[in-house]
Amino acid sequence: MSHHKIIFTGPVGAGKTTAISSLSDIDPVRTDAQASDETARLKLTTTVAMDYGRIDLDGNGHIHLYGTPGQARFDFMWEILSEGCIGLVVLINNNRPSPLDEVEFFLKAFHTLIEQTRFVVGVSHMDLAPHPYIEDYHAHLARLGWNVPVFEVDARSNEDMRTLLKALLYSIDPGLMEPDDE
Ligand SMILES: Nc1nc2c(ncn2[C@@H]2O[C@H](COP(=O)(O)OP(=O)(O)OP(=O)(O)O)[C@@H](O)[C@H]2O)c(=O)[nH]1
Ligand SMILES: [Mg+2]
Repeated sequence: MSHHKIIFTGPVGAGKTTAISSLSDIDPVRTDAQASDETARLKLTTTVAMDYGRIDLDGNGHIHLYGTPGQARFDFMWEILSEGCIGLVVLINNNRPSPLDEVEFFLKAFHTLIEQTRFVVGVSHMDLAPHPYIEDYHAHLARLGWNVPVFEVDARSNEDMRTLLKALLYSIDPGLMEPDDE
């Protein structure tokens, strides 16, 4: 049996809590609380500690999914949650003023982790805001020295989130989550 831990991070409203709920085989654990200050203008609740969900690997262990809070005032949780993690998913909301700056901010915040593990970027809300394009993310990240997969995702879609997660797991260990492991 093997156990693997993946972290979902990114700004408020990117869809971390939603993505873990879309992927999880168990009822996810959430720590959403009523949003206050600026976040309340974006949505009613926000994660204050973490999300947790789990994917069962057909009698072969589990993939544990942890979501961080998006708000920087809870950034102490980012380090706590990073412990023992094998890969990072950065979710970015394209319908925000500076999504390219946000991806850069989160990759820099998690630089210790990404130097030791792999990461992928998922861009949500492209149905509402198609620009910047996926190629713009590639170009921006390449300028920063990161050649990394970037996918358009809707965090509400199990299929989109599985595709993103599989890309990450494949880059860590091609045997972890087989393409037909549905
Ligand atoms: N239109 C649209 N809505 C989306 C998409 N992805 C996620 N959502 C919605 O965006 C919202 C995301 O909210 P959360 O999942 O709570 O976001 P979060 O990243 O956990 O935010 P914090 O915990 O506050 O950091 C939810 O209402 C989702 O239904 C997308 O691609 N398009
Ligand atoms: Mg959340």
